[in-house]
Amino acid sequence: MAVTRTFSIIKPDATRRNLTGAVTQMLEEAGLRVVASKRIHMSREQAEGFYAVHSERPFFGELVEFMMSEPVVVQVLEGEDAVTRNRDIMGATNPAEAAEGTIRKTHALSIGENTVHGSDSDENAKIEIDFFFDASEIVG
Ligand code: RTP
Ligand code: MG
Repeated sequence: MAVTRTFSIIKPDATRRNLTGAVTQMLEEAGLRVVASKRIHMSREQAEGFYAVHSERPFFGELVEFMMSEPVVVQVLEGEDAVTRNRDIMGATNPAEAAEGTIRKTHALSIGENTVHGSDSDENAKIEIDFFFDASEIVG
């Protein structure tokens, strides 16, 4: 397996509950290394731009409002097969369907307030990393 990168967001429901460290620890224990990290408060422009792919979905407005509601932590994660490894430790979108030991099973509150985002392909990982980070901010 090649060492690759993925993009992660620790969402407002987690920063609000002071779970930044707990979530990051689960990512690290899954074999991922945090090679970039910053706490930001997303603007409407950022939230709508980042989730533009979901703009026609019924939950889009709610999703954008949630992601702007409080700070988030955006991260670049590096590891073997990072996208899949991260999706595995995150668990299913709906925490009621997430496997034991996953971040969402452990911490998520609902399908909307589901604690983390993770890229779903290598191609999207690159787009999402570039959306939030300059190359100079990533230290592998
Ligand atoms: P993510 O993109 O956040 O890593 O999550 P995902 O791939 O598991 O889920 P996706 O289908 O891409 O949806 C993006 C986010 O939208 C919210 N959502 N709400 N109310 C709903 O039915 C609903 N469905 C999705 C979730 O916060 C999901 O993570
Ligand atoms: Mg997704």
